[in-house]
Amino acid sequence: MKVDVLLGLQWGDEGKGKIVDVLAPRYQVVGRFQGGPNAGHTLEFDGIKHVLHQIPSGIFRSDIQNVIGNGVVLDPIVFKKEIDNLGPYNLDLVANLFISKKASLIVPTHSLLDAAYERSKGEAKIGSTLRGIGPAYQDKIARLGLRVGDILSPRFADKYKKLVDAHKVILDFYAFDYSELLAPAEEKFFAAVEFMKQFTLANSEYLINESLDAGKSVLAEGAQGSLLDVDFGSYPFVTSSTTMAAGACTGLGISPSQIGEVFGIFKAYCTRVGSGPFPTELLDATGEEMRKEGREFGATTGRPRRCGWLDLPALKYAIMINGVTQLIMMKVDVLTIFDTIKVCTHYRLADGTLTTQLPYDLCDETVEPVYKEFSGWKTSLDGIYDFDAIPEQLLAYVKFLEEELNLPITYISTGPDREALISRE
Ligand code: 2SA
Ligand code: MG
Repeated sequence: MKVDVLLGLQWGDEGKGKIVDVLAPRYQVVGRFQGGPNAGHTLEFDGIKHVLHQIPSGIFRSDIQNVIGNGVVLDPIVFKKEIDNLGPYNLDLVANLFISKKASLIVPTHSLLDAAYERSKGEAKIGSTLRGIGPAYQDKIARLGLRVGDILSPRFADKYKKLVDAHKVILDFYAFDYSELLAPAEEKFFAAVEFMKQFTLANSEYLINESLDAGKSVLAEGAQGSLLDVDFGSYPFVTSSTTMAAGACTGLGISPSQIGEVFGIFKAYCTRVGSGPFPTELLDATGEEMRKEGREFGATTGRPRRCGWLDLPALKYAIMINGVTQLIMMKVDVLTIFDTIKVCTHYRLADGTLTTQLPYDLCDETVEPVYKEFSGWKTSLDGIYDFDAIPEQLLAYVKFLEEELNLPITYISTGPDREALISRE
């Protein structure tokens, strides 16, 4: 069997949680391969809205094994809170959730370091969620970090102290006062670490490969988006992990030859939360309407998301680096309010030339988006589940995108609920 990968093609918040939940019945295993509590995957069903941060979105299906992979940075405090919030659903979490022993641990000083680094950057701040993601990956790469498996070691407290003592030196260097913040967070941290021990801390690369050998199908669930990838995103305004398809290999312990379908999720427009270049951003009333209609506020931090028209050069780039095989278009219903819908097909560079490629550094190079306009459909998509029944203006929009992107759009989402979906399979 193969591992299918599902990931966001923009700056995150494309609606990955909903699609994992919809596709999950086809899979026996769902794994997260990167990121951590900076993610917010929203699922809606039976009138319930639930946001997951670190736990894979297959958790609501009782016949799915959910794996937090080695590529994830896990915050025990957030993990405990997430588990507590799942209490009312009566799920058998201990049986269905597996945490890689090789996943990295986020300790309380990681979030403080995040805040200290951001403060030192002033105007140039990344707009981090301040969940300690960057500093935790920094320690992993520097070979200083703690991993989930370490919590079982009798020397865990010593290892923890050694790491935190080093963090304190950095915090002092940045004149960041942690005196009041650290002690209560540490108390919660150690309680959460004890709590984690009731779950299966696994050599998850064996679990996943043995599942594949046994004929089980696996879905790798990406977090954030391709344009936030540490290598290919708009550096330095990126997250600190490999958000692209290749990250599923390193973050779960599978080989590239095991990758099957790559589902690329994109919104029918663009949003970005945090700083950094955003060529099609709308700073006007249209952008405001989009944010309101799309309820575009961060699922983790509640921050308003920046909004703009669909950006094809950026989308084509994301499709290329991920080897996307199927597209899934989200939040099409949000565009119903507009008379005219725009799509950026090219960038005009400072010297006047047109390009469909992303420049090396969108911060230094100002690009002007060139738009193609479409008539809006202005009629509700509620209750439409059949592709043949979509308004002709939406059909023209879909056909144009499929031709430009050279891929089929296999699902079109028309609302937050599990059911609000047009399937073309
Ligand atoms: P970080 O927290 O250090 O990884 O932030 C670095 C950049 O990555 C962006 N980032 C995100 N962008 C969109 N959605 C994310 N998850 C939450 C959500 C965000 C929220 O689902 O809504 O609630 O604010 C996410 N996580 C990280 C971040 O904005 C920085 O630009
Ligand atoms: Mg999100």
